[in-house]
Amino acid sequence: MDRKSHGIRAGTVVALGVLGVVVGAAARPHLDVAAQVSVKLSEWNVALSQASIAAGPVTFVITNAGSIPHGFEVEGQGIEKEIETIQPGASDTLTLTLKTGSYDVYCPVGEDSHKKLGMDTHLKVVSGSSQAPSGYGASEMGESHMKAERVQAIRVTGGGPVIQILPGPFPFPDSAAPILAAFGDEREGLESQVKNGPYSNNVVKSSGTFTFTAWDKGAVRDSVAGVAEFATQDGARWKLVMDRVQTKDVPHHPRFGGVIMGLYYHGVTQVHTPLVPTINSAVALWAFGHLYKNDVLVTDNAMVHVMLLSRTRRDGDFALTCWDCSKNKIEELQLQILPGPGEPKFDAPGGFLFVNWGKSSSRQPARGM
Ligand SMILES: [Cu+2]
Repeated sequence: MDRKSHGIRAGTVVALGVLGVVVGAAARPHLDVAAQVSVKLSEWNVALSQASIAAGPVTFVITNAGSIPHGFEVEGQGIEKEIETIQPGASDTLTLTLKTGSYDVYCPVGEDSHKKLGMDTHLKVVSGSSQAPSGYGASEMGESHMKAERVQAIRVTGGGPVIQILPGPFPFPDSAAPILAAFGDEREGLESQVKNGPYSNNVVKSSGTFTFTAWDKGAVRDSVAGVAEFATQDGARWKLVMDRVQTKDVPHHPRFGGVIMGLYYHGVTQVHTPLVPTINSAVALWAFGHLYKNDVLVTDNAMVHVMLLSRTRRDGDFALTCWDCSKNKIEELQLQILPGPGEPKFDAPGGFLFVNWGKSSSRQPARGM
């Protein structure tokens, strides 16, 4: 039968899924044949052809409709099975015998970084031959919104040695090369950064302070407040006052609503540029800020990327020491500032500002902050 002919709108399926209601009673005609669930993977979504299915043999027909490699894993009721990562445009199948209950179905690529980005949904397996109407349902956005109601906040204070990072070659070009190949249109721009980009061993000692508070409230209500003051090698004094989060996603570079806690990304993960070692971050954020140089306003639209991440640089010369830095202690605080869209480059080497506090700390802010 043509499953699409039921014509149920995806939104309807999602809404019912959130309420936990199993609807419809389209009988499965042949119980001895594995029922089929179509799975469409994309950035950053796992869409199933139906939200529930009858217990028994089930064949998942998985298509990667995205632009980077993805995987597929089914977990629940004692089962944990995954396929090998599939390339964009490719398909694979996975047949499992499923008991009744709820199963987590997600993309396991990047130690759950894709899952955190939204590539996560559920399949309900019910007894008998009833199943929910077909039609692709998106990942359960409603559910993730509910999870996100639990507001997370973090207050971060920069500490330890402060360095300014200047443009230079990326120290792990061979490790990054195969990852870059998956970046499509963005590859060219990134390849020029391999030779001369912001993740270099070209550093100078600096000084300054940076404290901020960030709130992770889900996809659209994140916020941030904080001030950084630092000196650059030319003797200029800079001040950044963070204003509001950046929420607009760019391909391969989702901004998670502006603030995200606990993200494994960069490097091998295919989430954000691989011209940064693979890291874990306690908090990563994208914001706009007011930038002042020697007390004179430079812009009200400075683009800011901050992360409190697992250590990437060694003591002494502050060289990048690891391609996979994800297991290191989370204590580096990075502040990158770029001109706003359409604005001229900053009067600084490479046209950007990049400052790193080597031994930083974080805590949960007092309530009401
Ligand atoms: Cu994925």
